[in-house]
Amino acid sequence: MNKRLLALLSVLVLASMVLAACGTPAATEAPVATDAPAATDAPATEPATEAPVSMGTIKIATQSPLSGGQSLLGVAIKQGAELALEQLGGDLAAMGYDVQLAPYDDQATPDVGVANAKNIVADSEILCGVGHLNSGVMIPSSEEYHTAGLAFVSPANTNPVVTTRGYLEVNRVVGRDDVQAPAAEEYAFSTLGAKSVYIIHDKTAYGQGVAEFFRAAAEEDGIEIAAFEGTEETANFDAIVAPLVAANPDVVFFAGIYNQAGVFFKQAREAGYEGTFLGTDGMDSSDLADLAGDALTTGGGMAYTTVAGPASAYPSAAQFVEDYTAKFGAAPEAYAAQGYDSMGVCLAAIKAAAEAAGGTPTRTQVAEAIRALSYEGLTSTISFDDIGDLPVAKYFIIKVNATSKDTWGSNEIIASFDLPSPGK
Ligand code: ABU
Repeated sequence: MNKRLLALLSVLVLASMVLAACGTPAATEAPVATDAPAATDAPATEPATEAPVSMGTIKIATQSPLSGGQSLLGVAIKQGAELALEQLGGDLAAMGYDVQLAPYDDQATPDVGVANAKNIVADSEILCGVGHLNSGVMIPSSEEYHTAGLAFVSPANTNPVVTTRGYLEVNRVVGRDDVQAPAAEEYAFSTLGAKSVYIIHDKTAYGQGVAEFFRAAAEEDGIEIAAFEGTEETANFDAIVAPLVAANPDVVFFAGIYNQAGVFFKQAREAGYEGTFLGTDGMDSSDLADLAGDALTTGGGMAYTTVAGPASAYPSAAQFVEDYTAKFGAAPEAYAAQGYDSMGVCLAAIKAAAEAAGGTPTRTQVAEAIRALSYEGLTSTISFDDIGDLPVAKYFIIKVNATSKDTWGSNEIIASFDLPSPGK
């Protein structure tokens, strides 16, 4: 791996090991504004003594998988955004705006995401968006957002290409795979002492990208690559498990999402594989434990890196955890807090842009306002660099202790570190 990063990681990982467990393009520029008085004349924060003059409707979209095998995380993103709108939408309401959530189900499928994106940009009342879960859906969908000038804030996408295209409209509140995959490799090499690794990916932009970053770092450290293969199989992994057991690598690195990995881990353990399972943030879901059971804690166990971490890891998120659990009847999954923060960024930017414009802002004014923000979120103080990345992002290494959905909270943060964005 990059030696500068390696040195930094080594120091930071060592230091942190002591952490406790724990429409149309034209429409985009057309103001939605009404003939009502300028928003700057309306009280922004004080309770209104009479109803504010109506300024019309503003919608904020979400796009994430709300159905299918990855919906646990997709719904978490949508629900985090929904809670934020409920709790943080008061300033815009006081300015006279009826602010509405417009949720879309991308089904974790690029074609569906792009079709939804075309509908989203066609709705001129939508001024900002929160999404997606999958980089392979975000990358093509954001071509539509970019063309229409509509800003999106991603709570979860980690593939570098999401931001390295340099689009004004694309931002994320999490780190990147070209940092977290080398961090996973560093953990395999330095902490687990891995001499051999079997790399499997899901053939998506995310999974294949993560696998390639991991392989490059492993090769640099002299780890033997027993195999590097992609699969879209979701039910019967015999064709991979048999050669895996024969190769008996120290580590299996699975670059993909929990709903596929959980089934694979279970079958690999049942076939006799005794080494360590390792992954990145696509593993970060309590459904993984339901699917894999004690395959996660037997043999060499399982660990993963993540850019999200449990909401309980963020000191500012304690009230959020309480409110989210009370509202939705379950503790927040990964990316729920980031969904909340992404919505918070949209709301703050729309408010700032509306105040500057003296009325309903254009989409481009909102996109520009996002890049000018310093926003106090649950997960960090959020600002964006010139390509829409956090200048510094948080990364975690988590050891899995859970063997069921109910015990997912027993997983242990064994390291966390803040690292700068690699940039373009
Ligand atoms: N990073 C979260 C899930 C996967 C993705 O970015 O595609």
